Amino acid sequence: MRLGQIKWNNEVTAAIFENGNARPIPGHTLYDLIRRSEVENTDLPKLAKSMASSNAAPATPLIPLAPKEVWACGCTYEMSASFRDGEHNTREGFYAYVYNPANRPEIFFKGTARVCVGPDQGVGIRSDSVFTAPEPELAVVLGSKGRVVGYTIANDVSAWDIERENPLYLPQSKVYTACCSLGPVMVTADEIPDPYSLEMTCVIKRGDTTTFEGSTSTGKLGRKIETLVEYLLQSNPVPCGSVVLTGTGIIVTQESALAPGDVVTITTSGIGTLSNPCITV
Ligand code: DO4
Ligand code: MG
Repeated sequence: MRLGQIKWNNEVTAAIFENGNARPIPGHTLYDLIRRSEVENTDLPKLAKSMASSNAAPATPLIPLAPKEVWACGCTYEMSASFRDGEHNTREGFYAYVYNPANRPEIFFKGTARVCVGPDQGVGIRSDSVFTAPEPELAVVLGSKGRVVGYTIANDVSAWDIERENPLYLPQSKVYTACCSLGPVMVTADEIPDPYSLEMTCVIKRGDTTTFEGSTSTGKLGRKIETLVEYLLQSNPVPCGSVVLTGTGIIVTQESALAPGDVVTITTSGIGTLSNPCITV
């Protein structure tokens, strides 16, 4: 089932998206619905279906849920690790080590709902960055105790020049206003039995000109999602309604650095398309 949020009666309301329309689930955000399905021990799609209005109408998807916390994994694709090693003046294999052979994955805090935007909202370019790039990633929505409730698309927008200057600057390259986009919907886990076979593309447009095109498959993800979640939760019980970004397999180089007005479009099979204009923040 494709769940998300819409503006309905002036309130952010959970909705089922089907056949180009949305059916609101009155009085609930998507977070409320996930919590309720846990408290009542009910299957989420069943609960959503039983509570949704039968009136289906076209509606613009908002951010699928306001995440309690967003965590992001890094160097989970060989491409991300090798490119970063090539870029940095760090000791050889600094990033490759995390891709393989290290058991412990890279996991960093990306922020809260404060830094997240939804479809068609501006993603941020820091005013002190000249090389900001999108990082298209499969994202996992967690229920309590790390249960995977569903999947969405994320853009882990990153100020690569700040990270490149020194790896200790990673939090500044990664966490700032509008640094994370999520959407357009959350597809419930039952509809994505194999999250390692999704095709992902990323296109950057500047007016009518395409400045970047790239693709990958989640088949190239070098870690199991359960392993990422298991490490995340060690001594760190992240709350229900948190989101985990699983890392990027698409690398945008400096020639295609984002500029205000560029539009980044990420498409993932089985989930949909997440598009955002870029703004200076
Ligand atoms: O190691 C720095 C960040 C890596 C990252 O965000 C990714 O691989 O997606
Ligand atoms: Mg990333």
